[in-house]
Amino acid sequence: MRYCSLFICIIFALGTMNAQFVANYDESKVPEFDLPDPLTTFAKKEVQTSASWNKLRRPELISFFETDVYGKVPGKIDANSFKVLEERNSALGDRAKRKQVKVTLTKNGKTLSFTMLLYLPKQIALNGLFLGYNFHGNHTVTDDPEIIISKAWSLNNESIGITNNTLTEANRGKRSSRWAIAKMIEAGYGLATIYYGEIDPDKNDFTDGIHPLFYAEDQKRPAKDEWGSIGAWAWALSRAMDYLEEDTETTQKPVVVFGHSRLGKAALWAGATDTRFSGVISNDSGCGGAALSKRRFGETVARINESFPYWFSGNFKKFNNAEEHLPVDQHELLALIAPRPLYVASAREDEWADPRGEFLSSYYASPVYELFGKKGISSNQMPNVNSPIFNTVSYHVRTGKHDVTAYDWEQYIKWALMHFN
Ligand code: GTR
Repeated sequence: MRYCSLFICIIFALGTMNAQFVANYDESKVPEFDLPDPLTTFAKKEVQTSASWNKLRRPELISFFETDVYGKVPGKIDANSFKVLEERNSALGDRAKRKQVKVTLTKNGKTLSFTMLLYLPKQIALNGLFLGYNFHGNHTVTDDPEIIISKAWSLNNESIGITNNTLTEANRGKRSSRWAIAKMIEAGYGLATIYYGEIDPDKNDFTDGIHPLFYAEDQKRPAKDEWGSIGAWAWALSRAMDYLEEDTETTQKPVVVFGHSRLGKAALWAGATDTRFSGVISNDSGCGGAALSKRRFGETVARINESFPYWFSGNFKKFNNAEEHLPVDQHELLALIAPRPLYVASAREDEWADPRGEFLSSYYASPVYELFGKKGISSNQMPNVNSPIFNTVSYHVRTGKHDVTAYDWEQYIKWALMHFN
């Protein structure tokens, strides 16, 4: 009898846990909160110069985001190697050159490889590159028949023909609407893209992907202050950058790291930690990305940690339903990108990602840009839809849903041409 009622209690508790979460979409119900000042250190010292930002504040913020949010990378790789798998001087109607490069990382005698697809302008000089992950394989970004299909595990997605967690010919070109490659090439920009599942499959499993390369004997998962999947995806963007620095065609060119949604979270963290990235674009990155956590609008810390327990460090769970105890917020992640150009974009109907929280985060990051003499977002009034603000910190909220659209890329390309040429 006792066991029976215990059982009923457990079932009831599990039931209420699932039923409990109701996202807040009502601005009047956003809690009062104190936003930490990016220009005051944890020891309450005021930061008045860019030099003391770099010396005192930036390192302590990086360290907090490392140990308590995304997790630390547990070491350095022992070796990397690059192999051009395929190269063609004429692609995309002779406007571009194509390259597919295999990057192999070695640690503790184990290896992991990923393939980067590159399109570079053929008829005009290369101004710079956009580097970003794709969700469903390099072969989905355009219908080019030569793009190699990844053998890595994929989330299923029936709308683009992915079943059995396997990428196939049926998915080729099915995400081309998210990649304005022709427009990039026309503007003198190249694209470097990687399937994120080759770094770490997007599932709650730490036996696959990059993590096991760093394990001590008998270790089964990262320690609490070590990287989850977002940390791994962000880190591998830097490993892709290692290649772009070496390739004679791309070396010395500005590389803008781009990401949508969960991959926008990874792009921001990569941009914050690796100053070799000249600029960063966050497209609808939401909770754990550009949006302020303390607003608890749409997706919350508890909710994201419950749905995706493997994305962040174990330590981040301390802040489930306790955002008020976070000594940082995401505007400080954005500030870590200063003084380099940053573009934060939202979509009007993407309330789950809290467009207003993404905008305010950009606004509250701006004093750090101003310390460097750069213009951030100077008003806390959100702009109208489809009315971008173009400063060193840029922002737009467009009409429509959670997605990457031609409109988004038009603005990113315009912004890149303003800042890097
Ligand atoms: C959602 C998640 C968001 C965002 C999104 C995506 O399910 O709650 O934080 O990352 O997925 O990546 O599309």
